[in-house]
Amino acid sequence: MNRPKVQRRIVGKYEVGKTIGQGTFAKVRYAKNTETGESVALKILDKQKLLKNNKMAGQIKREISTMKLINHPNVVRVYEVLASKTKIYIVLEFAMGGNLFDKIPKLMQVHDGRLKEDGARSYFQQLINAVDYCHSRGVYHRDLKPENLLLDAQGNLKVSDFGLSALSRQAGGDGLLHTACGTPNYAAPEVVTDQGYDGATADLWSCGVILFELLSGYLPFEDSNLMTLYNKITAAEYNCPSWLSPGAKNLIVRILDPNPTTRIKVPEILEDAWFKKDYKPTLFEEKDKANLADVEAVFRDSEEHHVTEKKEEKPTPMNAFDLISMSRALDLGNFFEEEGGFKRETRFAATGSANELVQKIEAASKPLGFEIQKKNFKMRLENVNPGRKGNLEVATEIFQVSPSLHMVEVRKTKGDTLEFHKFYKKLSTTLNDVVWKSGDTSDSNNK
Ligand code: 3AM
Repeated sequence: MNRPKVQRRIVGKYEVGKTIGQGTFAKVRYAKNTETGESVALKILDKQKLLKNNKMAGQIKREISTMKLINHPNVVRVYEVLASKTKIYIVLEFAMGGNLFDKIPKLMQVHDGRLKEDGARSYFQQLINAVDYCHSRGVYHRDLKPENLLLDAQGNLKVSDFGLSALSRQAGGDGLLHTACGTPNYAAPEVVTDQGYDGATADLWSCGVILFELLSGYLPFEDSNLMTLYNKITAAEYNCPSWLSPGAKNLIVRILDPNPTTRIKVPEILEDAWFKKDYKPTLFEEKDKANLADVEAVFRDSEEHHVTEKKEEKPTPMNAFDLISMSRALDLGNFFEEEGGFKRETRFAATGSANELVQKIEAASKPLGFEIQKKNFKMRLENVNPGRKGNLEVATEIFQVSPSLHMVEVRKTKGDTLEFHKFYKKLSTTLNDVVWKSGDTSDSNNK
């Protein structure tokens, strides 16, 4: 196959892989600890931006230090913090189950004509546990939203970015709460009106919005006009779907109380009848010590502690046989994960020339509003119409297996997974006639 050498990027003891996503203030990349083989997520920040504001840097340092001490099963672990000359790397537990919100279609499945609320309740119980625990340690999230709600391989909820909200406020530059997509759908009334607010009650409001969305499949407060959206939030003006159980509705009403002083608190949530069903409090061991020398060194900007960053050439790790077997396993039908979630990348084998495939991808993407950049057989597709989480960006790459058989990789690099999924469905319809399906016996597939 015509794949030249690929580069290995190394940061300290981590081998850095693909970009998982672009958050509000940082790029997130997959990485592997070369000593233990463990997968991690690297949050990569611009050092200059992070350290330029002393007050912010002090708060971020305190919160990262606290997060290093937190060992809660529903909170993404912070393993360590590294700095190079220009960057700061936060090494995080890798949540390999993707984003909770990609599970909404599954949660919304109706059984015997009734919506099952148990799935949503179980995630909500884990969310409340995580939030309550961090609050008890003096760390507030202040920016709870779907992209921070991840799942591990077992499907347990993992809340990410606890204690890092100061970073997004800094990225916003205005001192106000700043969200990735610029739409504060999850923010409490006292936050959007910038009244000065209590982190704990504001976080609970966001949990209420999340619960509403998990149960109904749509946001309680949404409007393309920011002022109208603010008005809806401050008036707590929303419509519950008729199918919600009275218990769920009642809890949502108590959480989405625009007055932070009368809004329900965690102890009352724990006593709520709807919440309590099948509730098992999370069991875990507390860590009483963590080595904070790395955090100290990063925030002192100590040069002697700078981690080395290097690039190494390495031969391609895959051969044609690997590719074909991967393609069999990852054909179009398998784009959907069994649990009803959606993957952020997929590959499939396709017949025809690489140029033909590029043209087909282009033909499928252009009418959907994508701007296309091409380089050799790599393409970057950017949708200029912002979606729920900003612009959708997709990278595709075509690898040659034989002159008439190729592997096409389609990967979301930015934006909402559900939107990516919609795009992928359209793309797969256009490409259907060239997709190589296992069991095909045409000549070109056997070459
Ligand atoms: O854009 P999406 O939602 O697909 O889920 C996070 C988000 O992906 C992912 O990086 C993107 C930008 O925040 N992410 C963040 N931390 C992660 C972690 N610890 C993570 N994915 C896995 N493990």
